[in-house]
Amino acid sequence: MPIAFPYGFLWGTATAAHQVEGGNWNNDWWAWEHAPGTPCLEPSGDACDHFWRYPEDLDVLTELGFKAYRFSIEWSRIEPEQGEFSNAALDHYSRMLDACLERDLLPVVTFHHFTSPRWVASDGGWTEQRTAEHFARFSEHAVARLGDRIGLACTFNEPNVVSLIGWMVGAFPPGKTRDVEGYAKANEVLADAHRRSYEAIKSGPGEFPVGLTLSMGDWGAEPGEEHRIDEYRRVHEDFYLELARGDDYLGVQAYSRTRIGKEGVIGPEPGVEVLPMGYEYWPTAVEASIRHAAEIAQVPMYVTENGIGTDDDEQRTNYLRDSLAGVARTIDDGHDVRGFFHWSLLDNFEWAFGYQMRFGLVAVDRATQTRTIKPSARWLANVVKTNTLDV
Ligand code: GCO
Repeated sequence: MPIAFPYGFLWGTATAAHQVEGGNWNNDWWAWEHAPGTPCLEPSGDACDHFWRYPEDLDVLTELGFKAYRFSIEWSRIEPEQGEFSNAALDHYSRMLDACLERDLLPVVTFHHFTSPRWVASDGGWTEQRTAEHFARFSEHAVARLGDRIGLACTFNEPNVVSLIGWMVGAFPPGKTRDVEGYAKANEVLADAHRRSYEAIKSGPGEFPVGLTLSMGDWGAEPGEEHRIDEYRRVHEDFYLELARGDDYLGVQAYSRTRIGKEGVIGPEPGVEVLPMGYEYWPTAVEASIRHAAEIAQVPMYVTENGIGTDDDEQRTNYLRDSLAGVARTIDDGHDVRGFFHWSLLDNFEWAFGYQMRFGLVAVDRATQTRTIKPSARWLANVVKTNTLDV
């Protein structure tokens, strides 16, 4: 049975500056990748050299028929030292916007995707109130130059991951583990930074929706522990979903399911397939997330990221088919979901996992930077072209 998506549904793919550009040596992540004792498997290095190769990468999007491209602008390039703004860096992103528009791709711009300039990190980072003010000033400068051509803006990508993995799990900078106080403070500062950035972007040129994207997922529990799901979801998701109520839209991002047991977060359920990322193969994650987000945020939604890190490209197609069927069900039930962005366009730098996790529709040869379009990309391109999913 073919399922039709609404007319004008926005089909895109997503990337993030640090994961694809290469040579982002002036941010906290580069420092983290090179610091002894971190869980990083390898440094980001040249990444996909997207900083220079974006025109050919955008050509691939055109060839596949996508309507939008989500990418992030790198704060450490635009403001390499506190209060010092680089016109050359802004020129670069300005050219990227033009290149999108020339190809009829709606530019979706993320202002913060996990990386902060080194000067921000050494000034205390996201547990310092002044970082929120610095981020607002950066947003103001960036939007003044770029706002007239932005199609949709995300202030933060997954602020809930920045805080959780940075202060509780220790796999992102600043590498703190179980720092409950730091975690709470980071959430507070990130929320404030979002509000200030939202205002700054709104006061600049251009008329486009502004919001944030959130890391969400499906939730499960061991028998008898179901009541504890709310406890976890409240801090990790609901806090930001409430914040998003004042925004123009919410970006929902989901990949898998989190399970709660007596001891807290527990691993995959025996019998459920486990992906290289260590979490469950769970294609209904997006559907569950949209339904939960809708209850609390009550704003229009875009799926700003969904995909799978796998070397089995047929599995990618199967995952996407099931995932998109779930998105279609939510739309059928009346939820206001306006688009879907595949994570990711390219196989890229998957943070602490390095280049071992491949989420791309397009493979990248690490030695030659040669791009190869995967069969799953052709499959998704057909969904985009027909605006219809064949299940
Ligand atoms: C995120 C980030 C991406 C990741 C992707 C795959 O959602 O964590 O936005 O940078 O690469 O999610 O794990």
